[in-house]
Amino acid sequence: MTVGLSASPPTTNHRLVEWVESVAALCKPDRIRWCDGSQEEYDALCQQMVDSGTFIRLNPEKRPDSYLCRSDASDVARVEDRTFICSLRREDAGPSNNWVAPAAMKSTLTSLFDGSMSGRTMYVIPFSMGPIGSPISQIGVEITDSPYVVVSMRIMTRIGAAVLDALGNGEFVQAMHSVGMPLAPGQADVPWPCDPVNKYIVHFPEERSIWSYGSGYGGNALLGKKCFALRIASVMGRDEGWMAEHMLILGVESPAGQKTYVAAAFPSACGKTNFAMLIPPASMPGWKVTTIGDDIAWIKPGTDGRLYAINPENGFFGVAPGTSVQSNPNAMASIRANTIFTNVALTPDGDIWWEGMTEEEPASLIDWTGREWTPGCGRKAAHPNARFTAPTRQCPVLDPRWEDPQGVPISAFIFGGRRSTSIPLVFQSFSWTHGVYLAATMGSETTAAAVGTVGTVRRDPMAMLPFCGYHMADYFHHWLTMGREVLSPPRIFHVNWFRKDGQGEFLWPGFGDNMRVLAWIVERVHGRGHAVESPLGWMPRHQDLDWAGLDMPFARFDELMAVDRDLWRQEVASQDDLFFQLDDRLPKELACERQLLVSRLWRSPTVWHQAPAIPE
Ligand code: TSX
Ligand code: MN
Repeated sequence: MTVGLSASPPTTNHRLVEWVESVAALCKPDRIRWCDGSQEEYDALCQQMVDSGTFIRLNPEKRPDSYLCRSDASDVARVEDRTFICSLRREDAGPSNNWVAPAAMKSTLTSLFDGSMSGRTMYVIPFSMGPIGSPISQIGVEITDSPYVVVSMRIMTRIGAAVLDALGNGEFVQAMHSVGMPLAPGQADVPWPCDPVNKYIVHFPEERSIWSYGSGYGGNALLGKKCFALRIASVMGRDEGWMAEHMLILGVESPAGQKTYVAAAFPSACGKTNFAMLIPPASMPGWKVTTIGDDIAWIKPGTDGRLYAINPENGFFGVAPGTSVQSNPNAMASIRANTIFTNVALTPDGDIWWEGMTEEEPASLIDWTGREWTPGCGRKAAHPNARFTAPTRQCPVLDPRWEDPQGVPISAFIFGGRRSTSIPLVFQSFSWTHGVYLAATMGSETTAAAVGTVGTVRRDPMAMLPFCGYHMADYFHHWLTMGREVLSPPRIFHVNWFRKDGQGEFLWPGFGDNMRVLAWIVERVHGRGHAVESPLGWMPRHQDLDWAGLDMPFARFDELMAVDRDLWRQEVASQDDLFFQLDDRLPKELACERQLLVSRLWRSPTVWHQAPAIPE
């Protein structure tokens, strides 16, 4: 519905109406449009972007109802150095977040937003994070001048009239966004408007609001995702006794038909979406994995003393490069239609391509910048952070309870990183507190895709370092509290799919074979799987894992599970860099766990080995 600035909006929520009017008065758009969330509205906006050159319609025979979009070369990823947590007190943002006093930031932003939408349409998008009406869901409203954001939000969240109905006169998170490129009368638009210089991704946690300026890309602009569902929601969860986590959620069905739900957190470049959609090996008949979400979990205590999780999202915003029929057939099926591709390459027959999609490179392409591309031309065809935006419902292994408003009971939390040495394939914490320590100290080796030296460990507690809306030490405290307050907290595990041997080869085949680890985890939470006590935690022996269809000699497994005291001396020292930063607020339990770990390492042989199943 297109209405003039003074026409009546489709809601009687006074706070919403007044806020929309005040944003319009500041940003001075030519038009206001309240999004109803209909298919017609989506189709019309996509067609409008095809006509304006922002979208390219893909070949309907190859990729029905799908589009390619190319961003500006200056606007291709989240901008962490331009991301701010503007809490009233600096200490509440903590040392891992950028902070500016709220009043000063509001003044800066007000100048930037003043007139920022002139010549454009201002869209009002009511959205629900989580199934509409679920007691774990939350409502937000995003105001944006980007039609790309509107259509992306329709895939990634639930939007429109049904959300306004559910909102009634209730509270919502205010999320305002402008690409920061007003149009003077008669000025032609560009395919990807943005402000190449000034970008601000700003959170006001106390007033639960988000202001985003200058970028149209991903987490900078689709404000329901990282900004709301993680940064603002983590603060809501701290205040209200629940958790907003950077976790996938999956269901495991055992051959006996028992269903178990687990949630897992990994830093980037660990294959989180692949794990969320894992296909068990054919040699493990009866084991099934079903997907609930691949990125974010909202978790609340239930009346039965367990933790219940929902996926607050409605779509996948996945990294395209590396996704293939080999690495993740379920993701490939999820993007077969109704998908928006950003910064991938275009094939001559109107389909898409990216590095790692096929073993052989196509003979010619149009790359993500719109230029001719041939193999060996020295450039990447797709941007390394190219994305697909696809509806969750298109995933072929979707869990039947993925939209259950009550959520699903979580039996295990799994944490992991990409580590070529030191960290065994899998171990279970001795306790909740020990598990929180494992999660708080997790880290990942930087890959070529990320900035920094390859091979250095970057600490990323709970994979939340860029996404926690408050002081990281207070967040650890909240985790410890949650474990004390629920009767049956999930068991906590640490995994590492990426350990290498002396020749630099991966010791573990990964991918579908991760089912062997997942099966052990599931057996453990039900009190069945066997384990031995190692300095790091409870570990499976060789004979405790299902090896059907995989040749894993005892000696190789021993290499995968060994604990080397000298390497762990360095590991504990390197964990301290982060702890030192947080020291003045760090829960004492974590320092105690560190000390217990050190003493266990000294009580073990120099290198802790497993005993072989059959003495040789
Ligand atoms: O996603 C991955 N997972 C999780 C899958 C459920 N990847 C892809 C890299 C991250 C984006 C992995 N890469 C995994 C993994 O478990 N493991 C590895 C390492 C690896 C890479 C290639 C092989 C084996 C291991 N190839 C062969 O052995 C032939
Ligand atoms: Mn993520």
